[in-house]
Amino acid sequence: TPDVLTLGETMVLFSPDEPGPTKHQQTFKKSLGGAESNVAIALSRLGNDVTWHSKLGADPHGNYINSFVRGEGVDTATVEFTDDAPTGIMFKERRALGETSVYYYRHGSAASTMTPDDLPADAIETADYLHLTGITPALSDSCREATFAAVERAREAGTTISFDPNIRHKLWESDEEMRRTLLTLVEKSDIVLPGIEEGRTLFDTDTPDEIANACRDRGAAIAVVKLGAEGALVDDGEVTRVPGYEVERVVDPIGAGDGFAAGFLDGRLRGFGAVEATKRANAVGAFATTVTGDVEGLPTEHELDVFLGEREALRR
Ligand code: KDG
Repeated sequence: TPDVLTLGETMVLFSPDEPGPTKHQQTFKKSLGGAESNVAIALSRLGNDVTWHSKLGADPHGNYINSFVRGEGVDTATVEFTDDAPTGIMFKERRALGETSVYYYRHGSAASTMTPDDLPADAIETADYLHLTGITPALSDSCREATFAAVERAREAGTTISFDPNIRHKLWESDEEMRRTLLTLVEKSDIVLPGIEEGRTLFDTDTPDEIANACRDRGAAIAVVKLGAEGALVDDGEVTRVPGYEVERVVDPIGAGDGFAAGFLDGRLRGFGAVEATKRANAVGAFATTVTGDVEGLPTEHELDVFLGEREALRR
């Protein structure tokens, strides 16, 4: 019985060695990217028992992803491999003056063929938390059905559902469908973790407290609105602003939200209240921004304790 079960697509991620337009890139670093496996890896490094479920191509990329995630101590026993579709791929593009963009090669990927029948029913029912993101329901009709089937099973079993909307405009056919789907998931979740811009998109409202309030109106017990470098606002009936940590050199903010989710769930699993858990979430999110990949910067339990001043570093 895992502490946390999460499911979704993970792709091989190619990040250029230098900033600049993709067209002119020659060399890329290979790693992996997938919001839910990022969360799983972060939670595992922090000492939790995590299961990640997905479908991968029976190809070298699928093999690499499975080995990597399992190598991080995440349970991947239910992950399926298919010969009928390839593992997805993505490229990051970092422009020195602008924000990071991504290019996906994932349409028709192995993960997009996931169906409700592929779900690890036992793990969903016995886990403490089911963590989902708004990426999975955008991948295909069968993935949307699988997401909702997972939610229903979790609700029936009393598994706490945490949900990160993770809006990826490139994956949705229309904004209207995106909003409808994500808002339904907000309604069915216990913990909702939107970024400020995502909250604005979903709720047509502006301030963090209005966004948190909108999540709670729709049934979430806890809403945490992520404010980037400024930290987060948490609302569990009581509204608190929790300041973020200063990062000297932000290399790439992608993956910070996943670290944040992991830090929050880790805090809750340790029995922390919503504010303490949000502090932890801010810290793990900050770690994630220090590297170009999504997962390399995520802290171990020891590193996080040192960072938070709860343990002394022994450096040499
Ligand atoms: O949160 C980071 C993810 O966006 C990245 O790893 C890739 O899962 C990904 C996606 O679908 O964009």
